[in-house]
Amino acid sequence: PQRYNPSQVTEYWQHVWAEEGVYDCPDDAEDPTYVLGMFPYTSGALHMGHVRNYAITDAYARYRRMCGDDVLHPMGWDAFGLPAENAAFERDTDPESWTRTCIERMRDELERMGFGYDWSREITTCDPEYYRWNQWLFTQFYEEGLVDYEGAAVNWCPDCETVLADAQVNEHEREANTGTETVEVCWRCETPVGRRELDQWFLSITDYAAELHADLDDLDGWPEGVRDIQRNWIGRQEGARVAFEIDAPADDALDGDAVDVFTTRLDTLFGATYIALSPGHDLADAIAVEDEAVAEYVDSVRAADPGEGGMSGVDTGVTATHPLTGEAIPVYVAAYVLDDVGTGAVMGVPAHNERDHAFATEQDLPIEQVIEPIGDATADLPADPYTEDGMLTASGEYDGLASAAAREQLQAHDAVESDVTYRLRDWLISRQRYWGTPIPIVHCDECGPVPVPEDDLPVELPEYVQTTGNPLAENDEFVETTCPECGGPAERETDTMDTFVDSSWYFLRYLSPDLDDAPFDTDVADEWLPVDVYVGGEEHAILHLLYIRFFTRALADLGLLDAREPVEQLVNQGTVLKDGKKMSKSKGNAIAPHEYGAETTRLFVLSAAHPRQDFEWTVKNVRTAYEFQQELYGMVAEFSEGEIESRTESEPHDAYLEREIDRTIAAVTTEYDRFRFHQVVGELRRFARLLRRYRDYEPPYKYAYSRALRTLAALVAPIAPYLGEELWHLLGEDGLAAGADWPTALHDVDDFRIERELVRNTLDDVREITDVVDIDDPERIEIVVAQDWKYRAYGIAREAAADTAVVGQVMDDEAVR
Ligand code: ANZ
Ligand code: ZN
Repeated sequence: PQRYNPSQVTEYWQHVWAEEGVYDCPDDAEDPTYVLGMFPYTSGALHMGHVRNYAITDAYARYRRMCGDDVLHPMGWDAFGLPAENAAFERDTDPESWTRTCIERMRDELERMGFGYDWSREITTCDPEYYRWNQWLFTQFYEEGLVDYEGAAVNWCPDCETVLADAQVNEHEREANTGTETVEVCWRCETPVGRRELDQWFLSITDYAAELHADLDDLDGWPEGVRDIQRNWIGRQEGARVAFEIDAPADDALDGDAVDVFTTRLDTLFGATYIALSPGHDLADAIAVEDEAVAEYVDSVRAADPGEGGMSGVDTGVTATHPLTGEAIPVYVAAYVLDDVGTGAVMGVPAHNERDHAFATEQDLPIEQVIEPIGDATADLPADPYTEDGMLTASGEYDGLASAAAREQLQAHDAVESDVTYRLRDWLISRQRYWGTPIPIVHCDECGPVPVPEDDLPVELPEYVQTTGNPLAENDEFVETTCPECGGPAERETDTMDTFVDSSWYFLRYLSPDLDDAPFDTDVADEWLPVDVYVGGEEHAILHLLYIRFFTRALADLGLLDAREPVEQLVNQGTVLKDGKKMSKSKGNAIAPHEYGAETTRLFVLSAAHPRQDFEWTVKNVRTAYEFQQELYGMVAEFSEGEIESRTESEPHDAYLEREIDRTIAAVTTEYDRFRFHQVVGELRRFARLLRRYRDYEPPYKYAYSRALRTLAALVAPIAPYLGEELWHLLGEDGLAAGADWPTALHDVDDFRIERELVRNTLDDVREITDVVDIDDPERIEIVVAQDWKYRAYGIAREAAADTAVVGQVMDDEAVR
């Protein structure tokens, strides 16, 4: 029989697909299914991680299209950023040329992989037509009060010469003579990170902390793991604010002021022996005006790296009144109290908090135990703090209460107000690098920072000149300008935006990529959003995936959007491994996407494992994928060339085969719906084995057999589109497999669902399980079996239930009777 030569047919089908516009999503489509892969960074070449990511979206998009949906499956380029600048530097070119070269190559690679995109919607973030909308959105956020300009100590990578966001700083263990210590390093180059104080631009993501946190509960389409990571990152802390009144002579300006502290341990209130203010606290400033020692201390801490101040502090001489005991306790300024956490002030409880204990020891402050251990716990005070909950002591009328109860009762006190804080910090978007969106601000001595008016956008990047620092800052022609407000001489902001700004709304630009009077069309967005399925790596759990949720809400509040949540269903694909390690160029174990042929590779990648699971690249399994293509091709070719003997009775009846076709359709459809492409392949293999029996032993009825092959061609088309087209063609079908209707069962396929305790060995007894449905509780499993296995499955469930003393619950009672 003929052999299938995928590499010979790819160009032809790509051409035909493009010609027919198979993948174009019409502008007037009604709520198309929006299938999106995280757009690639233009790093130079496609790697296996991309292939896996985009094979998943492509298979799903093709499947939905065949089901009759309008599908939006776009592609674009995340083109700004430091790596391009570095690559250009190494190659003695400029970031723009380098990036454009990468894009050409990567687009070609994507096309050869057979991924079907609507290229008419292609976007590139380094195009002025794109980044002008970054700038416009920045000015809108600015008007809305969502932008801050603040001097801040920032993470600074001395090697990249740039500021890093908190999330771009990693912790590394390293050996030191005192044992291992943790160092903070740059996420990209692993250079230890230092600090600098710079005026920086921030987006106020913290305004949305509460909503971003709360709404995670309803994001059912997102993996629980990602939601947990976001919850932790946002870091919601329930606690209380306590007001301590300042004691000062009646003629002092401070008299009558109160300082609010934030605590998560209100139960320890009676153990507060001092108050500590952050060096940036307003009260610390006020005291510094009068008190030189305090002023000096505040200045020294602000100049140093955060964390460097250790347990240093200064007694301000001012005291505060404890709201319950009425005692006067000293007020300190201390480096360990952070400016932007809680209220920037703490009540020091040395007996029950590590840092307060260290501070009190250093500063010789009293340590007063107010919590007694209960149960097996013991305390070793005053040597060590006891930090667990327990029972209150030395706390007046609250003595004998458990910590939790005390926290609740103390809330009732006038000086106490329940409060929630978040660990999330505002998003620092300033970068001192060239290859990014210029922040559209003009600094005027008279008017301060002034946003660039809409008509003057975009602020275009000037031509690239190689320098050691920030090329924008060293470009006088760029910097020198006039103030949009007063017309006086002024200077342009030279920071560019974090590239995560670009990717925070790109999914909206695909809807109307050529629109030139708005970033996106609100009416279209209201109809097409949210993204139905978003696929990408889990490493984006906190940066990108939090930023798109923030942007969507901010845009909604600007009246540009109805949706507040950008993505309905999120799929995180696992890693491709080779020799047990993540496949990557830097590890020297990378395989190029086309090394084994585009379609074989994508078929293998999809058939190797569930999308979220890691899997190992093995040549043997690649071969299996290749042979599977050959097998299907051979089978169809033999038939179409009349090499298979078939019965010619006009009567189509082959009840058995007909039913097998229907069952295969039902099973495969379910697997596609759940992104279980590996199971699709499994089902198709089983089906092909069955068909081979006909070929080898028993002439089939022609009608049923040709329906079987047509079904096979259609079912395989989403995961192996070139093969799908070839088979379709061999079978003499008009049109394209990519545009064909999804096969439908002729008879009802009655699935039978049963949920019971997991008893793995008995599962093996029910061979015809068409599905094993993962459910959250790992102790339980839901299986779906074909109709004729239901009694047996039910019997097993009952036995298992008896064995495990848990009653198996039959979900479809109707089916059992
Ligand atoms: C009194 C207290 C007693 C606290 C106690 C803890 C234990 P964690 O510890 O991560 O749960 N805090 C509040 N604002 C702060 C700031 N600006 N800088 C540094 N620390 C600050 O975070 C909550 C605790 O962090 C708060 O509860 C407060 O110390 C401290 F036995 O208040 B606690
Ligand atoms: Zn001005």
